[in-house]
Amino acid sequence: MKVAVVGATGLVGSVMLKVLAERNFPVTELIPVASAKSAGKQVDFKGKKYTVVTVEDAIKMKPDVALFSAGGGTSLEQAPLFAEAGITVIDNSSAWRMDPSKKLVVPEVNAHVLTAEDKIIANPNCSTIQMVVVLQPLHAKYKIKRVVVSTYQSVTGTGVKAVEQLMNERKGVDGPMAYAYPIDLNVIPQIDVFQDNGYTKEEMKMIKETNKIMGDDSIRVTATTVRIPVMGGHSESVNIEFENDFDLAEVRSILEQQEGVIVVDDPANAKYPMPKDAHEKDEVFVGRIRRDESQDKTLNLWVVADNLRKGAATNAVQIAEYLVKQGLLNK
Ligand code: 11C
Repeated sequence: MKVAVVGATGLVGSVMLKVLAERNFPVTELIPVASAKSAGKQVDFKGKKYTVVTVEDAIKMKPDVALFSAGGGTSLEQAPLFAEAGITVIDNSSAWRMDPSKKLVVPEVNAHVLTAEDKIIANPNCSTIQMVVVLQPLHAKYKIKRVVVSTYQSVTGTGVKAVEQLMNERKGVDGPMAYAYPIDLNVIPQIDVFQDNGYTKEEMKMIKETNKIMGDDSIRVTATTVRIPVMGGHSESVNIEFENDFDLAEVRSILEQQEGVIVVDDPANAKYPMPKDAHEKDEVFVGRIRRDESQDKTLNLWVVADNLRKGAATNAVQIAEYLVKQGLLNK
C-alpha cells in the first residue's frame, strides 16, 4: 500500500508513523505530507528517511490511502481533493464527523458500516473513542439508557504548545500559553469553546459522536470535560444506567472479552488504570468497576487510554487495516 500521512510532522502525525511501523501495516511507499512551510523536511519511518511533500505532489503520487491529521480547515479543503482522485481518506479532525454522508468509525464498535464507496471516513474525538469501546458490549447485553461522563484529559490533546506550557510552568520559566490559565497544579473545566447551551464543544462531541458511532440516538449522554496537568492519556469516570439489570462478574467478563480492552481492576492490591501506564499503549484500560449504589441498574467505571494512540493514530490505522482486510480500497 502507498500510504500518505497528511500532517506528518505534527504530534498525531508522528504517532501515526510510529503506529504504522509497529503494527507492520503493509506500507510499500510512505508519502509524508505537510504544509508548503514543512515541505522538504525529512521524517523517519522504519529506519529510512522520507522527504515531506505538499498535498499537490502527494495526490500526483496516487496513494491508496491518506491518513489526515492536519486540522479541520485543512481537512475540509484538502480531503475532497484526495477523494476525487479515488484515494480513501481517514480523517482525524472534527470536520466531517457529524456530516450525515460520512461514516464515523471505531473499528471494535462499527467497522461493519464501511463500504468501498466511503472515500472520506471520520476518526472520532479521542475522549469519545475510549468510552464507546467500553460502552458497546455493555449496550449489546443490557441496553444503555443514560451515560454521565466526567473526563480528566491530558495536555497532549491540545498539542505541542500545551505540553510546552506545562513543562515551562513546572520548571518555573515563562513561555507561550496554550491555555488562558496555568495548567500545572491546576485543573481547567473547559476544553474547547463554549456553546450556547453552556456545554463546551468537547462535551457536545462526546454526546453527539457517541450516538452516531453506536447507531442509537436513544442513549442519553451528558458530559463534563476537564483538562488536567497530565501527559500519558485521558481518563474518564463513566456512570452508566441500563434498561436491564446486570451481574458484576458478568460485566467484568464481557469487558475482558471485548477486543481492544484490558481490565485492570484489583482494588485489594490498589490496581486500576492510570495514564502513566496507558501511555504508548494501543488498548483501552478499564477498572474501578462497581455498582452505583444510589440507583438501580447503574454501573460506575474508570476508563483510561492514550489519546494520541487509540484516541487518534491507532484508531485511524485500525480503520485502514480493516479497509485492507475487507478489500475496500481502490474500488
Ligand atoms: C482534546 N479531544 O483532548 C481534544 C483533542 O476533535 O479531534 C482532539 C480534538 C478533536 O483537547
